[in-house]
Amino acid sequence: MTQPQVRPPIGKIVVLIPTYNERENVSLIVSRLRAAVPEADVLVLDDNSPDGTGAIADRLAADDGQVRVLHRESKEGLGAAYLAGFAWALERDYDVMVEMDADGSHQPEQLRSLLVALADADVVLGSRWVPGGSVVNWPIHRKVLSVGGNVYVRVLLGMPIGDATGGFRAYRASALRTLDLQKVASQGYCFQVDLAWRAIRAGLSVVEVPITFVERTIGDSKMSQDIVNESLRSITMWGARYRLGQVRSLLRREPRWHRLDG
Ligand SMILES: Nc1nc2c(ncn2[C@@H]2O[C@H](COP(=O)(O)OP(=O)(O)O)[C@@H](O)[C@H]2O)c(=O)[nH]1
Ligand SMILES: [Mg+2]
Repeated sequence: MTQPQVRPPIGKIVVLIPTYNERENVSLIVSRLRAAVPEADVLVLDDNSPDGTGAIADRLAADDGQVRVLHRESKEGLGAAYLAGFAWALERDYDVMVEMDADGSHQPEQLRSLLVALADADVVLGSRWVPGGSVVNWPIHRKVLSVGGNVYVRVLLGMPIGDATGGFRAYRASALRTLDLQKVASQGYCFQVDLAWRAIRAGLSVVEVPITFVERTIGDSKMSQDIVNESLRSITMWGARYRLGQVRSLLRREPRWHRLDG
């Protein structure tokens, strides 16, 4: 029997919050987070939002030493923003990196349950599609897209994950270091599938914790047809490669009927 791995205490935490035009959300989410998990530092990842989100985040940082801002030149997608945030945090020896949206969909008050689960895992996914998980106020087309996307991921990649597309997560730094992040090219929301897939193939312990995802009440979603297309293209390509690899390894084995004949 394999012994359960003993993991060190979770250590220094930073919560990465990507923002693009979240002027009305950024202060509220940062203050909710600081109240819910005071020991965690915060890094806002702003892609030069035209609505001035970056300047508001700078003021939050000036008032609170645990809040920082990474200003990026232009909008390059969620994936690129998180990769920059991971690199920033790895350089500064954080032990845990959390991903969390700025719009209130991911509730800071639920972060503690992700961190508790991380005591026995390498990666914790906040999950809408496991028992106890849910979404509030999502239009039917978003539910269909999310459930359908996750079924597609499970069928093509064979990943035993209920919600591989969600973006409320906690990673141990030690896990991120094994994931070959410089090879990640995903820009939009398939970035989340990409990382979960890499973690599972790397043999890391990936655990799901139920969350309640609450649709934003302020500001606009940045979800677009381009983001859906990128996900569809990438997941289909990864799945085709993976399934082809499975067929190849089956074919390389001596066929059973051969032995039965002999
Ligand atoms: N830095 C950065 N943040 C982004 C970008 N696209 C989306 N976000 C942020 O990612 C989070 C999730 O995006 P959102 O539009 O709410 O997507 P939805 O919840 O799927 O509708 C929010 O905090 C956005 O501000 C981007 O290109 N760059
Ligand atoms: Mg949102």
